[in-house]
Amino acid sequence: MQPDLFGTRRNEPIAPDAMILRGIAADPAIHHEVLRIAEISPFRHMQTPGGKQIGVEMTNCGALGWISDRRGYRYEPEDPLTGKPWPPMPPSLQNLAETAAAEAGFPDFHPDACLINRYVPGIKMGLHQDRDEADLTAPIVSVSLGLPAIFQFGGPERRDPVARHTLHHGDVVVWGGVARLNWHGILTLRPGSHPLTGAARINLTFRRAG
Ligand code: MD3
Ligand code: FE
Repeated sequence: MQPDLFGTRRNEPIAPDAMILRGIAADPAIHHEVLRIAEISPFRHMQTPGGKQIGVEMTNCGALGWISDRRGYRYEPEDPLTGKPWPPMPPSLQNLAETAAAEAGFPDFHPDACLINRYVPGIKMGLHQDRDEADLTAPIVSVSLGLPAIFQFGGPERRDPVARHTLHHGDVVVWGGVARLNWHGILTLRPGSHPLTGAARINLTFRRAG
């Protein structure tokens, strides 16, 4: 890693083992890859085990994809909508995730799954933990595109206090180590329009699931 002599990198540690890398994924080529993926495996509303519809629309790329249905939450190699494997993870996206993880102190991260969430105004993601992955020592890398959103970040216990951070187009966040099982969520998306995504926010989360 080169030293950051001019302070041009804006790495914001937000908690132990959690860091925001501002604006490093603003290249429209990243959003174009998402559109290509969604042509093969479209965004869709999944069902919760309780039979409700999840408000966020989802798809995946990579060897494994996260799904939810009446039978539970899990990772699967095939898209249940198409009956075919999830689209492969584009090398540009994999490189972005691995470079961001290394920058945040996780040089050995090799994701095999990327969950892609699409929010429109009025949609939120309630506080939850991510614990469906086989290897909880691997970090998660998240990439935000389009409309800004307020991210809520708590601690390892549901009752722990929650901090708020606004995530903008191109921001990447790396979560690992002691932050890996922290509670988190996204507040209701505010109305707006972004030149690349229109009235939507897209979030990619790169994971080691298998
Ligand atoms: C902190 N997505 O897909 S990304 C999810 O913006 C999810 O769509 C949100 O939570 C979104 O599960 C937040 C940030 C994020 C993702 C995973 C984490 C933060 C995390 C796992 C552990 C701790
Ligand atoms: Fe999550």
